[in-house]
Amino acid sequence: MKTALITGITGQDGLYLSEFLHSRGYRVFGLVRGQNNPKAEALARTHPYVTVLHGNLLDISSLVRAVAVAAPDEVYNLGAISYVAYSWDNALMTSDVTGRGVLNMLEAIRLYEEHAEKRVRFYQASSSEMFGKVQSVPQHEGTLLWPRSPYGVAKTFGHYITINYRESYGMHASSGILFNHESPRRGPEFVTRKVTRAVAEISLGLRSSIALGNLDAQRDWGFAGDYVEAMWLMLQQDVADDYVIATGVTHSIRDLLDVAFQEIGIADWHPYVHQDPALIRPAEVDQLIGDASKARRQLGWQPRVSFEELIRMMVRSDLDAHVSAQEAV
Ligand code: GDR
Repeated sequence: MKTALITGITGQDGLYLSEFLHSRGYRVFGLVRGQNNPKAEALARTHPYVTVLHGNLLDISSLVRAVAVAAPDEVYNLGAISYVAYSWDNALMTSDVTGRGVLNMLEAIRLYEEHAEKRVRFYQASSSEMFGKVQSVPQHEGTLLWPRSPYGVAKTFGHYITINYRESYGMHASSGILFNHESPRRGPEFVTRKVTRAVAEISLGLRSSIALGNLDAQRDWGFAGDYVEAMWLMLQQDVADDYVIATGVTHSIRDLLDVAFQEIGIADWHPYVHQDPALIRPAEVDQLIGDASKARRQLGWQPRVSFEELIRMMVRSDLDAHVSAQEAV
């Protein structure tokens, strides 16, 4: 039986990954931060097979302890401050958690490997935000990184320090450059879920409009459930490496609105959407489109859920959540 330790286990990707690893017979440990964390309580109810360890990416001693207790074959570092817009207002905290946190985890593993007769495989959740001011289209593993937000800069540090530990210490450390990936579990601060939730509420007569920022940004959106499989596949390779994970198809926020509103039978969304200048970011990443041909070739990975299926799935899930909540009253 293999053992995995996941940081960020209460997030969207942590939940999908823990289910995926559990279905493959893994023993799963999850690092959870903070006292009386309500997400940890929910995790204990919905994913009882996960052993919760308390720790914090900023506190290396807690990471050393977590690695010693779990004695993992694989560590997936998904923990981060992950909301790009928030990172301008919290740049130092973001660089600590999202950037230096990666180094803390790598150090904890390195210390463990010095004393244990075991090698640990490490996955770093890198991000397409690192491409920022994109230098070529589509973006692949060799595209120049030009991050445009404190979050992107912190992720770039995490990416390069992962590569550096692989090259310096021969660690089996891989970096997955994941493009946007969504699901019904996506946090409501991210644009897909913000839209699908609002659309469900508009359909049920609970609200009349939605405020958004830049409608012209283009993203390569895939399904998170597909993307966690790619993380696992990276750690099953003999040699650690870096991989872009993406669908290869890009859509604007306007396309997102088209699909989401169509799902509730509204063809023209304009009367329901207004732009709020406060939601425009100080620097934007205009167009992301990933070239995942290396992952397809070397990992045999490819996405299964299309953009349209994904957005429709999210709208339906948000509608169902309201209906079940009303039935429960
Ligand atoms: P992103 O995701 O920044 O790409 O990072 P997000 O969904 O927040 O933004 C996508 C694009 O939508 C535009 N946008 C809005 N975004 C939000 N959140 N709210 C709005 O009201 C709104 N209006 C327009 C944004 O300007 C942007 O262009 C996500 C995160 O999950 C990161 O952690 C991850 O690393 C990357 O994806 C890959």
